[in-house]
This record gives sequence, C-alpha cells and structure tokens, in this order.
Amino acid sequence: LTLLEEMRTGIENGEFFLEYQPQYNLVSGRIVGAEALVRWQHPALGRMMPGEFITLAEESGLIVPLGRWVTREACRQNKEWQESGLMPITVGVNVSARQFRDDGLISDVRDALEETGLAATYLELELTESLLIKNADQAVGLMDDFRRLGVKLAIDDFGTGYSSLAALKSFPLTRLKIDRSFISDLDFDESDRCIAKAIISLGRELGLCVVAEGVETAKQQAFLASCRCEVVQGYHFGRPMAARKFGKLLAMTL
Ligand code: G
Ligand code: G
Ligand code: MN
Ligand code: NA
Repeated sequence: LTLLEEMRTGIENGEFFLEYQPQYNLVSGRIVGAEALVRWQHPALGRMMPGEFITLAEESGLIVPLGRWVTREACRQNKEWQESGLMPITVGVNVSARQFRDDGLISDVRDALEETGLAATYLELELTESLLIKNADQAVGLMDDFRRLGVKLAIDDFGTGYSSLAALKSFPLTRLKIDRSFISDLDFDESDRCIAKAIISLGRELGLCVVAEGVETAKQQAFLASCRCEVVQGYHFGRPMAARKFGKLLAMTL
C-alpha cells in the first residue's frame, strides 16, 4: 500500500488523534485556549507528525475528510471538557487552503458544532495569511458566513505573508497569531522587538486579540507582557500534549 492509501484507511480506522497545546492569558495566567494539532499513529511506522503527511493530504485532497474529522474531534473534546465542569476554553483548528476552497467546509463545521453540541464561540479556525491572500475574493464572503455562525477566525503565521497589513484591513478576523519567527530572537534582536511591539499595538487598536506563538523563554514572556500582548503559546508554557493530560492541566489551573 502507498502512504496515501494507508492514510485513507487510517482515517476510517481511527489512527489519527489530536494533541492540544495550551494558550495562556498573560494577565490572569489562566489557560484560555488550545490549538489542536493532528498526529497519525501509523500501525507500522509509529507516530507520525503533520510534517510527514499534511502535504500529501493536501495534494491528494484527503485533507478534506481528515480536516472534517479534526474539526469534529476538537469540538467533541472541548464539549467533553466543558461538560466535566472545567473552565470553558476556545479550541483552534488549522485549516489548509485546499479545505478552504472546498464548498463543504461551512457545512462540515456547522455539522460538527450541531453533532457535538459545542457553542460556536468556543471554536476557532486558524487561517494562514497566504491562504487568505491567495483566495482574497472568496475569502471575505466565506469568513462573513463563519462569523455569522459565531465561529472565531484567527490569522495564523501573521507577518510572514506579502500583504499582512492589507489582510488586517480586508478580513473579518477575531485574532492575530504573530508568527514564531518574530518571537524566537526577541531576547537579542532589537528590530524583532520593535516589530513584535508594533504588531501587538496594531492588533489591539484594531480590536483583535493578539496571540504570540513559539514563546520559549521567560525573557520573551516578560517582553510580551510589557507590550500588553494578551495571549501566549509556546514550549515555555507547554508542548502539544495528549487530551487526557491537557484535561488534567486545565483542571489544575481553575
Ligand atoms: O506540531 P506541529 O508539528 O504539529 O504542526 C506542524 C504543522 O502542521 C503546523 O503548521 C500546523 O499548522 C499543521 N497542522 C497541524 N495539525 C493540522 C491539522 O489538523 N490540519 C491542518 N490543515 N494542518 C495542521
Ligand atoms: O503553523 P502553526 O502555527 O499552526 O504551527 C504550530 C507548530 O508550532 C506546531 O508544529 C507546534 O508543535 C509548533 N510549536 C509550538 N510551540 C512552539 C515553540 O515554542 N517553539 C517551536 N519551535 N515550535 C513550537
Ligand atoms: Mn496554527
Ligand atoms: Na503559526
């Protein structure tokens, strides 16, 4: 069997699972969200990371049924955490360009919310800047539909595209995720500090929640706090982890 065929049967056989990386509010210190990240427990090759199969899934179109599963599972898990009395959080799922172009995306998302009973406001779709720019014409209308549904929309990898500022103006976003390339050198690169600071205040002025990704050190955290960045995500706070472990962490930080 080819990897592609194995992926197709793997989706049906339940070989895929999600890990959750915590997102913290910098002021309260509380967990306010999680990014869901897909993994594949391959029967022969073991645990595979998205870097090893997402491109193939995108090129083959399998990302559509896989993404449908990811969205539904993230909603189901988040609802389960809420039902067990944990503090409500937002779960973010990554959406590929191929999924975004698929006519079924909005109904897949609506179905996932209806079937799991999760309120739309606790689901966030992460759309990359390049995806939005490439599909600028259709993107606004589809995003408006998602916003009417009540789903949150984040721009992922912000600052890496060719028209970041135009994107902020045109798209109905709720959150801006600063790409980790601007965060990694904050401790020693003065121009990265200026850029990060400017993005954070720009996002705030536009009424967006700003998330810094890839925060790895206490020094980066302190700088981001001094800029009044609202939410942080990165290895310094927690790696992507199994749902059970995330549930325990969420229970501890009540
Ligand atoms: O942790 P990490 O190696 O998991 O993720 C690597 C990349 O794979 C990231 O850019 C992330 O956006 C992408 N990715 C992870 N999970 C998903 C998913 O469920 N769907 C899509 N489309 N991309 C994902
Ligand atoms: O492209 P996207 O932002 O969806 O990718 C999320 C990716 O970033 C995942 O592969 C995740 O494991 C990784 N990641 C999360 N936190 C950190 C971090 O602090 N440092 C680094 N280098 N990668 C991180
Ligand atoms: Mn992401
Ligand atoms: Na990102």
